[in-house]
Amino acid sequence: MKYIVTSALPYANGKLHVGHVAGAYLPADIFVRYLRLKGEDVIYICGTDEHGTPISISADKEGVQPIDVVNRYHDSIKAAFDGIGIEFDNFSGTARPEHYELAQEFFSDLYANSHIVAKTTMQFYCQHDARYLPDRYVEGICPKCDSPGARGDQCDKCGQTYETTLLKSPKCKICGNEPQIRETKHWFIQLAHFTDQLKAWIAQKDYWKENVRNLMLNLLEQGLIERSITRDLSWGVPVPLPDTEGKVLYVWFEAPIGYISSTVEWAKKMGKPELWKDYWLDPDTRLIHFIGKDNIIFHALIWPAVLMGQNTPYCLPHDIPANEFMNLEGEKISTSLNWAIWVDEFVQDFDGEYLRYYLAANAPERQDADFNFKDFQLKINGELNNVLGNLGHRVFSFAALNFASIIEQVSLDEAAQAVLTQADSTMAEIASSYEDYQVKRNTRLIMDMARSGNRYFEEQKPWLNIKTDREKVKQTLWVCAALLQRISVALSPILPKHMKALRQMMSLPDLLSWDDAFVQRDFRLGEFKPLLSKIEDEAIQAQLDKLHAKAKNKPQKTYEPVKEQITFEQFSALDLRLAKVLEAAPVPKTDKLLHLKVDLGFEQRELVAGIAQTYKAEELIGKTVTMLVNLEPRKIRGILSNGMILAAHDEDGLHVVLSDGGSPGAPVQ
Ligand code: B3M
Ligand code: ZN
Repeated sequence: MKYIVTSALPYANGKLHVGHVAGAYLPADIFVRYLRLKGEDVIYICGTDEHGTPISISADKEGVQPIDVVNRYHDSIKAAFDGIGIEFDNFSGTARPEHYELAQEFFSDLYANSHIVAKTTMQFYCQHDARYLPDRYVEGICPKCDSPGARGDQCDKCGQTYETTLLKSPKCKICGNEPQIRETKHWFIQLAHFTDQLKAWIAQKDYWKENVRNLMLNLLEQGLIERSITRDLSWGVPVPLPDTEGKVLYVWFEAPIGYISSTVEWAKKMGKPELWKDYWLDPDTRLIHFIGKDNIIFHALIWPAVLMGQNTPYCLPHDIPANEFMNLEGEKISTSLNWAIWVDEFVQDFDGEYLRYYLAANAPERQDADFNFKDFQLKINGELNNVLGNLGHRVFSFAALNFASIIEQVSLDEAAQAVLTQADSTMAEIASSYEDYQVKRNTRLIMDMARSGNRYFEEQKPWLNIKTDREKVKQTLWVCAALLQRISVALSPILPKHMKALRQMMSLPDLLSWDDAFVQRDFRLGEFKPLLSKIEDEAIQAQLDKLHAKAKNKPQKTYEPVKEQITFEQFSALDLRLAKVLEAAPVPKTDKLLHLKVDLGFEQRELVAGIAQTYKAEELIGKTVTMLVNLEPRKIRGILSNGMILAAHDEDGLHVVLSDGGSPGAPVQ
């Protein structure tokens, strides 16, 4: 079976920051490296997304051509990926002729198959700039969640898309004036034509992450509406129809086609121009799109419909593991406020694999994560250095001192065999976790393996036995070296460079396969160089100072005063339990309330929660929340609300207190 793994094409109108890497790039790179260890035939495809209004706006502001912006950021983004070892088989760009040709072919097929209809619609038009205002050229209040800063095509806050003229208090992004609404002609894809095919296709995807599948099922339930796939812009793929001067394909229609055009480019670079067909035209190929959660609708609904409606039998997405977001020091990453850690700057101060390890250990797989510099220091110093580095150091130094760095294989007693048996069962768990994109769990399992080595070393007391029982010491060292051999394989998708260095220090052959972890052998250790140096407090403080200095008018955080002190008895009167959300739906005629049905283990409850401005109903289904269960019930909008779920609130809205483990009904103390 073949794999095509892709990452969302980053817009070529800004630098790469750690939030991008955590969401769609590092998880994919790790997954590809793991697949290769298992001998799978996989290609990793990406490139820059080079159209869309963000790029045109940047070019307008700078007074340059869009292609100048594209070329600058294409190179900067690619260099940043190189700096942290994200290795694509091809990194293309959608402003290339081959992509134009393919995108136009897609449009022409869909048009010929009557899946695209031309319509005269109303569009925002700015008299002052004498131009239409698609997507990010206009900003206003979201018609769905009332948040400010909503764009013409999508609201960042609630993720919803809507017809642009529904935007409230619209303002032109170029000049700030109130735009008019004018007639214009656009072409709409009839998504409803694909409802049955999409339902049949999604029915097989029971292995998808809940956040992706639930969104798709809800959209199909609500009924698919037609979507405009052209724009009034000068920069983009021209609409391949007569009399369409100044009209281009909507960026979200053509960008996913970039996955194919990048593969076609890759095949040409390989000297086998037809090779791409072995991947894209094989129905057994596993096409896996790594994205952030704001891209779900485009990858799980529109893109498959587009593939279904054109004439070439490309494979459909096998999986779309959408990650949540990464915040920074407790705040949302904001490029406009310069509240971000830019990868190209980070790698000037730290080894790129520090970032890989921290974003893996803190991956936003099931809920938003937070990049916190203190926590970053703790993970690098406390885990990589104090646990893994410590194990390596004691094995190498003890072997050098007493056995000229050669550790012969010996027969193992029960205690030694138990350590390895446990390690091999952990390795099996790590393998299946990689297959399920659970990188965060794997950093924990790998560190546990290293901890078991440190524990075993201490229990065996080689520094005492060396005087009386050299064979026993040899066994101790051999078991610890065998654990390091396993770790050098298991951790290599996350830290490829450092695990290569560890294997070289152990005179192990270059890593080719997962099974290299288990080869029984003598160990000829070389000189042990510390795997990663520790991060000093000063270095962390310098990063925090730089971050705060750069952040333009970042809103100063204000805090509510701490409430009056209570006794433990008063606290014990609260009965808090874990509760699993079974059903969720907006309360009719309200925009802040969700009607939830939860499982408490011992019973099911219904309640109303005022979190609809931050959460879409389907996002909560399957999640485990914290609930106050002995609160007096009360009627809210005709619903008897029996309990309250806990949620934090700040300037970004309400954040439900989620648990990433524990069973319904478990008391929370
Ligand atoms: N350019 C990235 C984003 O929305 C967008 C992905 C395209 S993948 C085909 O941030
Ligand atoms: Zn204007």
